[in-house]
Amino acid sequence: MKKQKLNSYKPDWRPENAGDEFAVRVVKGTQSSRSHSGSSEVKRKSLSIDEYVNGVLKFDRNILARAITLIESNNQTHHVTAQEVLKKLLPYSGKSLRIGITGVPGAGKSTLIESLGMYLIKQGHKVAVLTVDPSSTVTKGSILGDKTRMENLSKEKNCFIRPSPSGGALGGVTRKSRETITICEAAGFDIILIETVGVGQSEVTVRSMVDFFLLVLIAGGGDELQGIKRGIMELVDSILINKADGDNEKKANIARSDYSNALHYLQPATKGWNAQAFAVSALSGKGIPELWEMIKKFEKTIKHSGVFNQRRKDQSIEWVYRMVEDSLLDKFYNNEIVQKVITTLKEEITKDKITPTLAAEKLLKIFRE
Ligand SMILES: Nc1nc2c(ncn2[C@@H]2O[C@H](COP(=O)(O)OP(=O)(O)O)[C@@H](O)[C@H]2O)c(=O)[nH]1
Ligand SMILES: [Mg+2]
Repeated sequence: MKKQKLNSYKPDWRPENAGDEFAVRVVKGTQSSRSHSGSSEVKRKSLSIDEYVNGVLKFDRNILARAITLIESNNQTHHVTAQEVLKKLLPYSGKSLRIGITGVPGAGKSTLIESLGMYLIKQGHKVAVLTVDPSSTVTKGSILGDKTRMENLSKEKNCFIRPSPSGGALGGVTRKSRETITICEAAGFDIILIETVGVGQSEVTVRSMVDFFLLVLIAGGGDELQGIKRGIMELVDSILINKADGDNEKKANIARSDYSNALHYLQPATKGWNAQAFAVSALSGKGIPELWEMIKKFEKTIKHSGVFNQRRKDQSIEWVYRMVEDSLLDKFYNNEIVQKVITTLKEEITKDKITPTLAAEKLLKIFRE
């Protein structure tokens, strides 16, 4: 590995032969993800497709990390290999419970994941934690903060934490996150916890890849957010009022009953399941066993009714459409002639020389020819 800038280096879980299209760099002085892998100074041997597949199936964490890195690469050769690896792992995937966690920054999502994750690991589960930020174009440093919130969890052998991939070509963050879920499941993780990091679009994106979706709020978070919350509330299977501890406990319990009432009037996000609000303290762990009981009840109910399987099937099909759309949009906007014409058309539109409809028709015609 070439020596890079003084204060940062390319992580040792980067894909072999990765060039500049692999954007992640690790800042020195943090221990981050190096603890589970070998020396970064040794030039890595390329892995064959079968070595990736067998390594993942044998729960080799180092190979698992490299397989995910392969999926996240924007390099075309890596992409072809990654798809072969995924094809072979697909039959072993799907057997986890996928739980999405959303909420404004600071609500306590990472702290909750630490608490719930440790609780689950003590019960013998294997827990993979992913963060998803569809708005990210480069890898942000957020996982560093998250990892300190997940201090105990990140040391557990049966836990695997992976930050949000960066976007880039070939489908971007959604594809990468979904494929990472597949790989983690094939490795034997039976609980996947997904924290949304971005705001806005990320709730819808994460909802489309999970079975159970949880909204974390804090009491007295301000009613100005009500408009956003309503939209999100229609997507979730439960609301947690976090930080129900100390002076805050009473307020949290009042908020809990308010939100339970509000949920009562909304269309359920999952057919046959009535979402409820709970008060918990992610920090002290109070309410975590009850939260898990509720999630287990959810799983049992919707597996029994067939909603679970139907949703998984619908999500896979939606995934195909989404990728086709992404790919078409990508081709369209990267078309050189389209790009040139767009520039002139923009001017003509602002000067009322052409109608928006005619401009759109013109662009599509150019693209088709
Ligand atoms: N008192 C209290 N503080 C909490 C609780 N959960 C999280 N926090 C604190 O809230 C802050 C933000 O937490 P974090 O998990 O990073 O929130 P995130 O941005 O939603 O992931 C941190 O300082 C946490 O220690 C809780 O249950 N009680
Ligand atoms: Mg967080």
